[in-house]
This record gives sequence, C-alpha cells and structure tokens, in this order.
Amino acid sequence: MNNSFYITTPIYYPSGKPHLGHAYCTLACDALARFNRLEGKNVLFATGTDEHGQKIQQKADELKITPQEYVDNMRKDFKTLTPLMNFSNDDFISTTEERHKKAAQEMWKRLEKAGYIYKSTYSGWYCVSDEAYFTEEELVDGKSPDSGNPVEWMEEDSYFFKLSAFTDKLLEFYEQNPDFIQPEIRRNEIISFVKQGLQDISISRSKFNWGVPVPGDEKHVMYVWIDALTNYLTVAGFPEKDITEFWPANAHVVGKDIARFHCIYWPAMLIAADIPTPKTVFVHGHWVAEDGRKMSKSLGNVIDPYEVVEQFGQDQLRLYLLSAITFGGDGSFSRDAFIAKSNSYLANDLGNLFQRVLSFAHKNFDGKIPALGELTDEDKAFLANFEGLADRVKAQMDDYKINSAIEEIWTCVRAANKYMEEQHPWTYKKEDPAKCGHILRVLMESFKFLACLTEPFIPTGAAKLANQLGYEKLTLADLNELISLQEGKEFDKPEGVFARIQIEEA
Ligand code: ME8
Repeated sequence: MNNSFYITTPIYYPSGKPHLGHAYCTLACDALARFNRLEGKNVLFATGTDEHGQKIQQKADELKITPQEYVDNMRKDFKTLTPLMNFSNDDFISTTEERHKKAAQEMWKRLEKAGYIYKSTYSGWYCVSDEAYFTEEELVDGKSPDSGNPVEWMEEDSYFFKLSAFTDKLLEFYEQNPDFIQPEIRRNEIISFVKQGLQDISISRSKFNWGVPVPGDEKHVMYVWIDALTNYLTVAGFPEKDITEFWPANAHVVGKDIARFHCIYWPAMLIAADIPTPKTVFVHGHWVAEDGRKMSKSLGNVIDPYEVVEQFGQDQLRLYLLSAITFGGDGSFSRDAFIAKSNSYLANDLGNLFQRVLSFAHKNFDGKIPALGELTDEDKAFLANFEGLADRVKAQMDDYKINSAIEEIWTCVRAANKYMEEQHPWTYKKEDPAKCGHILRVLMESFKFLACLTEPFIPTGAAKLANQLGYEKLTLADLNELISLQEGKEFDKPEGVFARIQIEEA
C-alpha cells in the first residue's frame, strides 16, 4: 500500500502582501496534511510563489530594481505566513529557483517532442495586470472583465499548446476518474465547459523576458501555465529524481478562480507528456469581506491575517476559517461570528473543560492521574462517543469535509461537558474521593481523543493540551484503546490554553 500523501496549494503571485484568501487555502491544506500525518502517512505538503511574468517585471521597473530583487523581497511575506499560522509545509517552492527552471524546460521539451507544441501568431485584447488576453466580446466597457483595468491590442509570435486535441480525451478522463474534480458542482461546470470544445492555448511571450526561457528559442519565455503548473512536479523531484514516491499528487487545492487551469490544462499537459495525472483537484470558494464584496487589493477591503492573529490569536483564526463554511463554498468574514465562535468553541467548550478538570485533578490527586473504578452505565454511554471517533473524523477528512470533521469532534467536546456537569466530580471530593477521581479519570481518558483529533485544526493549542495530559505528541495510534492512561503518572499543573476574547464596548 502506498503510504504517501502529497498535497499542494496554488503558488501565489508575490505582487502584494498575502491576504486572508491566501492564508485560507494554505490553512485547508495544512489541516489535511496534518491529519494524514496523524494517520502515520509520509506527507509532502508544498506551497510557494509564482514569480515570473510581465506584471512582476513592471513592478520591479517602477521601483528601479531587478525583478529578481523584487520577488526575493516580496516572497518573504508569503514565507512568514508559515510561522504566523503554524503551517506545516514541507517545501516552499519559488518558480525562479534553478530546480524549477529545469523542470519547466523538461516539461516543455516533452510536450514538443510528443508533437503538442507549434509556433504561430497570437493577437487579442491584453490586460497587463491580469496577464490575460480577452476577446472583444469578453470586454466590459472596453476594459478587462476580471479587474476592470485597461486593455491594449497586442499581436505577437507565440508558441501554442494543442489543447484542442484533448476535448474528447478529457471528457473520457473525467468519466473514468469521478473523483478528479471536487466538489461535484465544479466537476459539472468543468465538464460542460469542455463539452463546448477546447481551443489551443498560447504558452509563450516575446514582448518581455522575465520568465523561463523556451528551450531552443531564447527570444521567447514561457507564459504562465507550463511554468506555473509544473511547480507541482518540481517539488516531487522532476525531472532528476524518481518522482514515484509522491507522484501522482493526492490533491491540488485551488480557488475557483483557477479551477479551469488545474482541471483542464494540467491533466491535458500531463497526458500529453505521458506523466500520471493527480488524483484530485479540490476547488474551494472565495472569502468575501464583511461588505459582501470579493476581497481584493484594488478594492482595499482585504482582511490582513497578520492583524487578526495578533489581535485575536492563531488557533482562533484557524478554527473560524475552517469551521465557519463548508469547504468548497464561499464565505463572508464576520468579526462578530469570529469572536462568538472563538469564545464558544475554544474558550468555553474546550479550554474551560480541560482547565476545570485538569486543575481540579492536579490539586486534589497530588498531581497524579487518578485511579479508575468500575465503569458505570453512564460512563460507558459517555465513552461510547469516542469509540470510532477517529474513523468518523477520517471519513470526513478523506471526503474534504473539513467543517464536518470539526463538528464530529465538537459533538464529543459537548458530550464531555455534559458528562462533567451531570457527574459533578467536585461534589465527591470529601465524602468519596475514589468516585471523584474515577469521574475525573474517565474525563481524562476522553481528553486524549480531543487533544489528538483537534491537532490538524488548532495545532498550537492542541499540542499544549496533549502536553497537559503528559503526552509529548499524540497520533491516531494512541487512540486505539479507550482506556490507556497510566494511573499514578504525574502531570503538570495546567495553564489555561484558550483565552476568552473580550468584546470592546463601542
Ligand atoms: O492565481 N478567498 O495566484 P494568486 C479565498 N499564481 N481564496 C483566495 C482568495 C479569496 N478571496 N483570493 C485568493 C494565482 N485566494 C497563480 C496560481 S498555481 C499553479 C498558479 C487563493 O496569488 C485561492 O486559492 O492569484 C486562489 O486560487 C489563489 O489564492 C490565487 O492566488
């Protein structure tokens, strides 16, 4: 059985600071990567930056620096998202790295050798900021339909990829690989688009030179997609290493804005180059600002993840983004909903539960794990919640239902709170210390499930909770036995993990 799991984010354009949308996509991948690590899989989780193109060259020119200096500087902000959000990416690829230039050129050569690349002339309405050509009909008031920015008529020599040869092949491919495009709604959209027939795509430019040179024709640089998409292969070791350890990738997670490129161009290129296709492209939705408009730099309504983390906390932001919407759907960032969720899920439900039980147990049982007596029917009914919990969470995660996975866990967090209230261990402190200890111990057994399974979503807090129970690190293997804590083992005096967010009075 192949025990590896390779997951990727898009490589982001470092033409501005990362915003909440970038953080969100990497966060979703991080949760999936972390869950697969808990299962004991060999995980490769990659993110990075897409550093070529005319837009980057223009920005650098404006600042009178080289494009390389510009991207070296801008990349830093994307790299610091990793510590800010506690991402666990194993690699961070930049397309200006040597290893990537080699990979993109090798990909080009394979496509050329297989007869899928030819030279012709390209013309159309070009928008520099979108790095895209539009047809006359697509323009809105004579401007780019995507950004509203001006367009100019351009004609140039260009190489083309014979995408038109893939209409039927792709339809057959989607049919044979029903999980390739997820969720279903995106799959249907892509299939109806492909059914209309595909046209060849332009894959080189000669009007600027900030890109990977086209092999054998130094006047041209690659234009966007062969360069950008091949990054996923570069990370897997293409073309120099044996890529079979991690390729084909398990999942490329991308926003709906770039679904077509990943669901159409990418499998077509891979089929053409005779390289296996990834198992899934998962298409997620967009976050909009509180005013309901798409977050974008030009509208000036972007939410800055650095500010939110500094003000409210990292796990708080992670949990809100992952649980507030169905993965795949759109979301609107609401400050009130964010605060409400942080306080109820983290401070009250989970944080208070651990703090109350563990500090009471620590104080009254000499800092040692109390003994377990005979399990009552109530204890058994409560513990039954945790039997199979890891499998239920796994089923949701394997199905990319991140918010449902979180709900599975919080159903059990709530059950633990209910059990604690109903059993009220503190009332037996004097008259029946053994019973008091027994109830605390039952709760502590349930805690290892919670500390372990919340890790993919709130890794910093979850690691502290695991430490409080005396574990250095928990994995799903630690959850095989319902009862497994060691009586009499010392544990540290707990400290509160999730602070309540105080709502400022206006
Ligand atoms: O498209 N909500 O880079 P990019 C949610 N370089 N996610 C969002 C978002 C929002 N409001 N805004 C951006 C590119 N994203 C290319 C990709 S891949 C081979 C090349 C996320 O910087 C989302 O995942 O424009 C989207 O697909 C991605 O950022 C686009 O990043």
